Amino acid sequence: MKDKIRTILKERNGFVSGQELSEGLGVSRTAVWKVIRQLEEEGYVFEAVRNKGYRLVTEPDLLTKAAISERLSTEWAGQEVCSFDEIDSTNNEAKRQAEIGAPHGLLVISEVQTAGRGRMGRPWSSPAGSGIWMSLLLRPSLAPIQASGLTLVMALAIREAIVTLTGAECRIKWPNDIVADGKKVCGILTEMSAEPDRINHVVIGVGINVTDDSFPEEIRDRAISIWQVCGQKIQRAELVAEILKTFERFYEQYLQSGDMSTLLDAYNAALINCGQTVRVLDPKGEYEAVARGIIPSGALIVEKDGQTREIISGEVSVRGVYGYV
Ligand code: BT5
Repeated sequence: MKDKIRTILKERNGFVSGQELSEGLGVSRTAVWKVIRQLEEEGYVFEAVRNKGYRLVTEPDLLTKAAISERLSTEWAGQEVCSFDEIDSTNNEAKRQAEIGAPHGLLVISEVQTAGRGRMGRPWSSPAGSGIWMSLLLRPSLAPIQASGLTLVMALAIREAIVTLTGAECRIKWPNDIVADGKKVCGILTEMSAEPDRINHVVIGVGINVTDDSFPEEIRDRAISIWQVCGQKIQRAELVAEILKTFERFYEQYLQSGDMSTLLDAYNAALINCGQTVRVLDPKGEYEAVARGIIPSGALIVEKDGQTREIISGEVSVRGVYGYV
């Protein structure tokens, strides 16, 4: 009954009388009132006016399965959701679920991660209430070598979703970050289980700072939230739904061509590194070069002393000459 009352009040977008609710649902007015009280305890705010009834004013910023599912307009991405108050890492959980047969498109999401990870085991700060920590399980019919391109597909989808919902000026830092004002709004961690010629599953983990107004000392100089960038406190479930919708569209394009060719122009237009001097952190020796954009394989082309080189993600990363971007 709680879900029904919430849905009616949300869809009406105006006053609904207690009588209409009680008659429509076949319950007493007191039962309706009790549900309204429960919803208020969960963070919903209603305006109650005598003779008019209840009007939903604001919804809490929840990341529950219900909050996501009711906003979702995808065919498969996020059609199954596992949501947690707390978990070690949503990537770990998605992998555990994959091992026991979870389907393509499963979304794992948690309010808090106690062992959130970046690449190469670096820690990922994942506090409660302010961010999106989620992982999408995929079972793509691609060769293992094509899996790393999915990080780029996800980066493009996240950047587009943030711009659609907020208009925030953010760009992609190749290969796995979304940045704004020279700092990191989002990081992506793609992990794969594969045999030599076949992918078992891919897990794309996404961490987005949404409403934070401060960060731990150790990442303060490089982390920023969407709210800090554009002054808007968006509903996290709405952003999740928008990302999944956009990802699904781009993913189908990626599968069809098997590479980034149909997404190339959009990706390069969103890339902050294009035309910038970057520092290539090659384990065989760091050097500076000018980034020119990606090619269909997803590799970044850099130019040094008139010669071009292909940088493959996973092998090396790039950094701005004067700082992180
Ligand atoms: C990444 O790694 O950027 C990938 C982050 C992926 C996190 C998601 S959250 C859901 C899923 N479950 C997981 O366990 N992980 C994924 P990398 O490029 O290695 O960047 C890591 C670095 O970013 C750290 O060393 C810090 O300097 C910085 N950092 C940590 N937490 C941050 C945050 N919340 N915002 C911005 N930067 C952060």
